Order: sequence, then structure tokens, then C-alpha cells
Amino acid sequence: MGWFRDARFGMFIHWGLYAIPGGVWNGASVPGAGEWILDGGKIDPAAYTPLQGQFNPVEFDAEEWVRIAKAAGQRYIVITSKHHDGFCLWDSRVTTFDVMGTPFKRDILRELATACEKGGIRLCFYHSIMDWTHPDYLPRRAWDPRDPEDADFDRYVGDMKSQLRELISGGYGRVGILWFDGEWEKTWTHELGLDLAKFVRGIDPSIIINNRVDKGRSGMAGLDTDGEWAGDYGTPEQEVPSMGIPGTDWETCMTMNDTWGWKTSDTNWKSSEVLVRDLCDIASKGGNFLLNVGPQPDGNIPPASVERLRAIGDWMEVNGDSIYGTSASPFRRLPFGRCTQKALPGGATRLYFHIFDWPVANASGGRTLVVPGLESPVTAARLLGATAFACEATRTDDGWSISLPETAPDAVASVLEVDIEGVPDIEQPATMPSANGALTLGAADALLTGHVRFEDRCENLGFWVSADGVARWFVRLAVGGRYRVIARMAAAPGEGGSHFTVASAPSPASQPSVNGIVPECKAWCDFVEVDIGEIELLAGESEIIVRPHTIAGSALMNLAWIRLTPTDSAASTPPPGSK
Ligand code: FHN
Repeated sequence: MGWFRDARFGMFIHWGLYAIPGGVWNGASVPGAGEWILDGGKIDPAAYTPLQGQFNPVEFDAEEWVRIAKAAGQRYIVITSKHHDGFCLWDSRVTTFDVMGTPFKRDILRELATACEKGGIRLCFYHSIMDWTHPDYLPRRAWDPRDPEDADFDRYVGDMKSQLRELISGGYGRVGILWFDGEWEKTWTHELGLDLAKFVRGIDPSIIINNRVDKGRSGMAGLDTDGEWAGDYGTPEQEVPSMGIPGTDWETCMTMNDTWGWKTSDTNWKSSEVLVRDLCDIASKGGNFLLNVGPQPDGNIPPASVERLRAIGDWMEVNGDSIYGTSASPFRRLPFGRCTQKALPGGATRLYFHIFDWPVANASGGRTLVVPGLESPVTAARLLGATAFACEATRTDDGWSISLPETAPDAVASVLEVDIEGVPDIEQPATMPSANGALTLGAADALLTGHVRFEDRCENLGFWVSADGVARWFVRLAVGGRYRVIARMAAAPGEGGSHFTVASAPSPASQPSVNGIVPECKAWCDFVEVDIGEIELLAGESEIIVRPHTIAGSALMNLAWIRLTPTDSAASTPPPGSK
């Protein structure tokens, strides 16, 4: 996984026959992503496959694509060798439904492999297990008039293996990743996934295989559910995990608009500012960013995509060291942006702070960045991309404060490089009791994993649609004791009745958790405060963890805050392990 972790940033390419209709069929716009038009338009495969006779991307230039990717700072390319429609972008001996059967008659993947080899970019292949046109794939689309009795799924798997062998050993260079997809249908099983991974490894043990070869993926969150699954890394799609996942390799794949394959009507482009910050956010959590382009039927990458990639490349030109070869932030959270880190020779560490919010002027008119909780001695600080400015680092009670110039070198994300002695020693932020001893755990301070997110609308945790959604806070107490738990929450009419637990860890002997029931309110933001019982907390640092027990409606609840108020029976509970 070494090159994968170093690369951090890749280009996803979704290209095939679906680029020709571009989301329109028989004059009507077809809902859904461009590459799903056969499905979205309920098109008879026999009416779709003739698109092969129209595929003639005369402006395709593999070297231009590689130049665009390199200029963006992308270090690998994952291209659809075959998407769900079954059309093959290379000269396959297994089928005539390939690029050699088109007016274009050129092996696109071979040209791209040559250009990648020349340009020093790793070439990887996305390969769909699901195949809507192959005569032996099952299940067929419901509207497909062909008789499924004629299909032989084992024969389909054999064909897929033959095509993978063509791609791995057929002169397309050293394949970096096999990016499987379309593993979700019932005909694809865990056993077949294990077998396919073993087959690939048997040809080239160095190929990285994503987790979609098997059945372990937890939906669009992309990471594996518990269990032994094949695949080297997780694949969150169109989302970034709320927190880093120590010990897990993962890669977020994302479109720049809403479609993977070209769709003429999709102009909902993310800004380059959002994409740069997504890159920083993903790297700060130890992940890779696979950013997609959907080339047009003429072979050009859409200008709107090229424009964004150029902007990202300009940023990477100056700040790429803060992304490539870095690992996840040692900080639970930072108020001003993100952080990545790199080990330096001799045991020191280089921290890269991505500053999204430039500090406002302090009383003396200067600007300082306070890095909360950093205990390690700072030996040097340097602002990337800035004209000569000597950053001064000063130790404070709250961590380190580092002087900065009035103007940020980059309005989107300025990078401050800070060298420290040894490995990072951080006193992580934790909620402390207020004057009356209460602990208020607000939605904005929660550390989130799974399907739950912070919503600006009512400053709440929401979209809590799955039992894997967990919110946690860290609290620090001088003495332990018992606390009354009040939750400020809401659920729309008909959405009440869900159950959740509030637990502390480490768990004291008595009362480590309490259960709550979500009330039905007038709306998702019509909050009520509910006393859900008592919990005991130990002295020292504890985690307060809120997780669903049963979700009665479409979502657990909207949660504004949890408040822990000392009860009269507060008893001083010594910290764990103390005498
Ligand atoms: O159905 C595909 C979709 O077309 C696209 O290829 C994405 C990219 O990861 N994967 C599947 C949807 O999850």
C-alpha cells in the first residue's frame, strides 16, 4: 500500500457509450447519473448496444488526459475498463462489445497505459462485476426481454476472469489498483469475492484491490462491516468519514458535479475551493481522494472539470508536501482547519496545519495561530507559499501560538509547516464542567462516525439514519460522580419513539449508561428537553457516547445537546486504577 498512501490524490474516469446520450434518451432527460442511463431509462439492452456504432471520440488524446491529471497533482488514474453496461474500453478477445467494434477502432486503455507510463502516473482499472448486457450475467434488468434461462452465471464469471487477465497481463502496464464495483446484487457472493481476489493475486500479488470485490462494504459509507472480507481498502462514496479510522486504508471517491459519466444537463459543479478543502479534510483523516471526471463523447474532459483540476493543481504546486505521503492528524479536532503529519529523520515530526480560517488581528494588530493542546516542543515554523515571514512560536498555557502575517498566502487553505521534537504529544480537547458543575455537550463539538452529521440548519446532529451513526464527546472531571442526563432533541410528527443510549467510557461499576426515548415533536427542529435519567462518571477523562438502539422512523432524532448536571448524590469516585 506504500505508493497508495504516498499518492493521496487520484483521478477517477468514467467513460463509455453512455457519454453519447449524455443523459438524454429518445429526446427525454433520464433521471440519475449519466452512466446509469440504461437502467434509469429502462432501455432494452438490445436498443442500447447499437450505441457502439456511434462511439468515435476523435479528440481523445491520452497524453492530454495524463497532462491534466499530473498538473492537478493527481498521482494515479482509475478508469472504467468496463462499467455496468458491459462495454469494454480495450481490445478484448472475450467479446465483440468493445472499443474495436466501434468506428474509433483504437485500444483506448493501451493508449492510456502508454501515456501513463511516459508520464509517471499509475494506471488502475475500475471493473464492474454487475453487467447489464452480458448474455450470462444475472439478474437481468426487469425489462430485459431475453430469457434468463439461457444465462449461465458461472460462464459469466469465467468471462470476467478472462477479461481481467487481459487487463493485468495484456500489456497495459503494471496495474496499480483493481477497483471493483457493482458487487451488491444477490448473485455475487462472499465466496465469489474471495475467489476473485485470489484469482487477481495469483496473476499479480502487487495489485491493490478495493473492498468492493467482496460483500463487506457498508453502503456508501464505504468501509467494511465487521468480519473477514477481501479487499485492501475501504471506499466511501460521495462522502468523507467524520473521523479518521486508525489502521484502515480508505479512499473517498467523489464527482465534481452529480454524475460520474458525462451528462449534458448536470451543471451542478462543486467549487475548486470546496474540492481543495475536501482534499485537506480527507488527508487529515488518513484517506485518499479519488476525484472523478466524466469525459464527453468527443474524448475531451469537460472544461468545467479541467478548470477545477487546474485550480487544485495550483494549490498542490505550493502545498502538495502537506498531502503526499502524510498520515492522519494527531488532533481530535482543530478550530481553524485541518492537520496532517509526516515523520522526519531522527524521530522528529513535521505537522502541516491547513488554515481555512485566518486568525483575526489580536490586540496589538498581529495575527497568531493558537494550536490547542500541543505539548511537544516546536523547533521551527514556516508558512508555505508566503514571501519571507519569520513565524515565531511561543509556548502558552493552551498549547503553542505561532505568529502569522496579516494576509493569508492562500484564501482557501494556507499551510503552516511546524516541526516538533519527537512524536506529537497532545492534550486533546475535552469539555470541562461549567461553574455550576454541569457539562454541556453541543452538537458542533461531537466527534462523529457513521451515518450522522452536523446540520447548520438548527445546529443539531441529524440525518441519523443508521444504527452505525455514533456521536461522542470527551469530558474531563477533577472528581467523579452521578449526573442527571438531559437531552434536547426533536423528531417530526410520526417520527418519534426511537430509542438511544447515553454511555460513559471507561464505564464505572454502577450506572454506566442510560436509555432515552425520542419524543414526537411538531417538527425536526421543534426541540424539547427530556430528562432521561442518571449516569455515573469517573474522575479524569471519559467519553460520553450516544448511539441508536432502535430507529423507529426514518431517522433517530435531531439532537441539539446533551447536558450532564451533578446530582445531589454526587459521590467522589476515584479515577480507574487509583488507590
Ligand atoms: O453504480 C456505480 C456508479 O455508476 C459509479 O461507478 C460509482 C462510483 O464509485 N459506483 C457505483 C455507485 O455506488
